[in-house]
Amino acid sequence: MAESPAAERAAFLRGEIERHNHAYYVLDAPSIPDAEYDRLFRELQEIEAAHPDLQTPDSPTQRVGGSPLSAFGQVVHGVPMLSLNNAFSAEELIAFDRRCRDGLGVADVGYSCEPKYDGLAVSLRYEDGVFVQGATRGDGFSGEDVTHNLRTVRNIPLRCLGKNLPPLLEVRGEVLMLRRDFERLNERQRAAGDKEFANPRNAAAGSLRQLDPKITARRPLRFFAYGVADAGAVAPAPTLHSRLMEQLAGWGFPVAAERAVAQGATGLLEYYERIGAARRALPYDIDGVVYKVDRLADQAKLGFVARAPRFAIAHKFPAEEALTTVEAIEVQVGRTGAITPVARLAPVFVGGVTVTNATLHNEDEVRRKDVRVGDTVIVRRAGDVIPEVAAVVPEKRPDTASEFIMPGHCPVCGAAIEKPEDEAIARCTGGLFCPAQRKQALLHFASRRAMDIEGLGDKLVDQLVDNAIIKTPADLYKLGILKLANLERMAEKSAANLLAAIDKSRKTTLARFIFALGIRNVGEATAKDLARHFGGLDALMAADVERLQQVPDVGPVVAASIVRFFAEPHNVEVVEQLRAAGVRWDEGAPSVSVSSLIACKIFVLTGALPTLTREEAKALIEAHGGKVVASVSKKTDYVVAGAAAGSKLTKAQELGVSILDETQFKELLA
Ligand code: 5U1
Repeated sequence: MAESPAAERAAFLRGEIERHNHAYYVLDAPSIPDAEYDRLFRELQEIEAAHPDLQTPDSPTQRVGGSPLSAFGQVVHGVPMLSLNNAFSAEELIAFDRRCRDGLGVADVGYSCEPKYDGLAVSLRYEDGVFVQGATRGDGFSGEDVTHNLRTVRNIPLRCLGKNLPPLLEVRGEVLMLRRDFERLNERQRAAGDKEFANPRNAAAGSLRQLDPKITARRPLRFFAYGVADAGAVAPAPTLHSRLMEQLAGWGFPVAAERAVAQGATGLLEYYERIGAARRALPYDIDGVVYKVDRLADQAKLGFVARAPRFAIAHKFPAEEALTTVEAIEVQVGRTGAITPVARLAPVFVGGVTVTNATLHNEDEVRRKDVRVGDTVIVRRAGDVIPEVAAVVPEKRPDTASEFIMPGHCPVCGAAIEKPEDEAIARCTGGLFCPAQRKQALLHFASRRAMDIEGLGDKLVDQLVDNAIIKTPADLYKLGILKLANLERMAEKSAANLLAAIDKSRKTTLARFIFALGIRNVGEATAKDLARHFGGLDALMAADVERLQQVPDVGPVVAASIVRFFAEPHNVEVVEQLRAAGVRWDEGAPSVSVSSLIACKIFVLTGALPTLTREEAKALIEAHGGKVVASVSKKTDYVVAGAAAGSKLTKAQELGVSILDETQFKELLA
């Protein structure tokens, strides 16, 4: 029987919307503007409202969440959801590879590798390509029926793409929250006065286990597939796990972009190192990597032991979160006088190091997280970032726990601590008379991206300031071997090396010098912009707020900071002393070749360019006096877009920003 025009239109719209959804959420390459997507969506909603019989479970309109449940049902997994054995060291990994080789009687094994998502395992069931049921892992044999909630997860296909679909397909994978979505969700929670989540995993778990799917629908969950329950059900049956993953991607499932095939233990260890190094740049948290024997027939041969497969293993990264107790909350004074409360902790091993201090950022943060002395807390250490207190474990709070009180005076110099009403940060008002600020200012001046004085570490700066040998950065250039060699733990050779490094720093660039001055709100990028714009220090020192705001990205706050800095006679005196000590840079002619079409222009890079890497394109722009920023706004001059360009391209189109492909970009450079 011929379908009604409404039914035909609804089917067409469902297909279109899901195609655009896949492009946006799975491929990260939007295929239509948001407004057009919304129009299609509204049209489908209207048809379904007028013809309720046309509403199908795989309709994208179902992603907004249906009626609340009173409890979750139970789902028995047709194929149990196993757990993985873990390897925590290279030795354990090498032993795993040996067991696989011995079990298969071969000299070398190929493995499929991928990140180990820090999310929640789920199983998705598809009948004739349509999503019909989703369940949590539970105890591995049965889990909770969270179908309604999983339907709201935007990158889970409600209907598989492509042809050749098995009548029954059970896809396994994890639900998680991207780090940037987690930050935004917590911002929203904060603004609404709701409790924040401790980490993306907790946020994902809390969101998936909501009885009201409308709440889940508002939470930015994502799914990543890592396998199917029974690969034999897929026809033609793939012979390799890596091919099965490609097949899943073809059907519209999100799979890890970082997956790879590696040979033997050496290949696995290389993969572990590579993903470990890239870990912070990934959009989601991972706690290790997973290796699986790639040949599915070999997987079957190796089989299982207890509840874990012999053919797979999780190679874990050192833990990045751990529990410990807060022994005290003290304050630290930063370079600009910022007072940071710091939790002194019972020593705990996190992410490969022993942590005894964790930042609490500011007073508001201490109150928001309600951290008290005596509390048991979750400490997080992410890569090289300073460890922080992620959350308190309220059940473990002792009756004796005491609240933090912000001191009224600087613990180092005794000057008053002030906190402007509209700022989150309290500051010591002692300025450079405060030894703590002086030490931090010196360390900043000498740091690698500023004057790059190798060997001037915090222990040495402590001694130089505490013994009144140095008051300002200019005093560094007056140091002699005798003064240095008399300091504790300072051998003559190290003293000579330090003096050589100080001498070498005399020849610098204007951008480094401006950055080294430590002007509040002037970071490395702003210092480069200022140097490029003014060409010389005197012009910068003489500039007023209006003139400063002509520099790209310099707003009223930054401009006021700069004017305030050079209005302070002490700062001008230090600058003059530094110049008199022989600190110099090339002035006038900018140190880069400046193309008038690119100089001072703001660029955004998106997608993969055919020949240039992102780093190369950025370097070319900067070498021509332009600037690369991360997001598109009205201030953006050009967006350089390559293959699979994402939402930045759409935004540029909406704002009417000039869009260049690589050829046009090269023409502009030329
Ligand atoms: N990435 C990934 N995580 N994970 C978890 N793959 C993977 N595979 C698993 C599990 C439990 O199990 C299969 C080996 C069956």
